Amino acid sequence: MEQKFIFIFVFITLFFSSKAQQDTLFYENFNSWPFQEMDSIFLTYDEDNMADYNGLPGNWFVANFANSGADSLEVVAMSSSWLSNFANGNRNHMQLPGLYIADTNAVLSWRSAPALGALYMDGYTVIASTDSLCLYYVGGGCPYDTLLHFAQNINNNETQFSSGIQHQTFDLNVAINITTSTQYPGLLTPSQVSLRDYAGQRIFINFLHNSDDDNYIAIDDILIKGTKVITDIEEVGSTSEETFKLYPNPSNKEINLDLSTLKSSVQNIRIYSSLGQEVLSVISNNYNKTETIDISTLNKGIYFVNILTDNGLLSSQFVKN
Ligand SMILES: [Ca+2]
Ligand SMILES: [Ca+2]
Ligand SMILES: [Ca+2]
Repeated sequence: MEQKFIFIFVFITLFFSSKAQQDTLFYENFNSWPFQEMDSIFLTYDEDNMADYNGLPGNWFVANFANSGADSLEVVAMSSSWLSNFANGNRNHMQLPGLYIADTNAVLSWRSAPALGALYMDGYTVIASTDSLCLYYVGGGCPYDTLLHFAQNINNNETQFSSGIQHQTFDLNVAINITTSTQYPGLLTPSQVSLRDYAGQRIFINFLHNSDDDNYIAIDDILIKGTKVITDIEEVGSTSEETFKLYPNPSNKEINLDLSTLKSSVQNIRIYSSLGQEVLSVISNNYNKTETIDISTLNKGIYFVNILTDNGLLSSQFVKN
């Protein structure tokens, strides 16, 4: 009798775990980040390069949401659209590292909130591209898809919004008056989109804050679930025969290539930009067990390291931040 009970218990456990087989491909809640820094795994780009009205950073930064609502203490990624002289044209990009989407199961989810609304409610756009540098020329011919677009308030009128999804969740216990109408603090609200269209591709997801003369937006708990593929290794280059390690990644000064596990000799090491241009090379007759390469002169971005050995070409990639 006792054995039977145990058998049933094991069966139920296996059943539920097989239903929840999705791997976490990416997760960031920003909670342990130093405030006002955004130089980690994300690639950020301040396209407008205009000054903020309240002296906030012109680009994405990390801080407490601090909008007086119930989510004020959450540590989030934030971006301001309230620019000096009430200028329009705010465009701040926050791009995730490249992710290989193995199959049609992958789903991106996150939480977001405008600082307040309805008047001066911030909107934003979530973009996916197969081009790692797309954030530098969105609107200038780069191929990308809009995954989701949130409406912004327009015309200084609390009833008028641009196209897109209108953020609906506000803390109605806290009334704020920036002008004559009453606003309420936004509450972090979940969204999710399927990434099924990108099965078999490496994609770059970009949170583009493109609101004009509003306040600020918060993004938190960015999560990508899907099927992890062992061959999609960000930091370890390998063929069936050979493997090497690359660290630290991301880096802004130098990278180390641990070649000690290679069985065959290295012929050359070349670093390419994501546009395919060779930017650095190390050609030697005698490579160290660990080759340190100075990358301080490279622009921010994603780079590929190719190591040609007698056994074939090994490739890996890193982010210069
Ligand atoms: Ca958080
Ligand atoms: Ca900006
Ligand atoms: Ca606006």
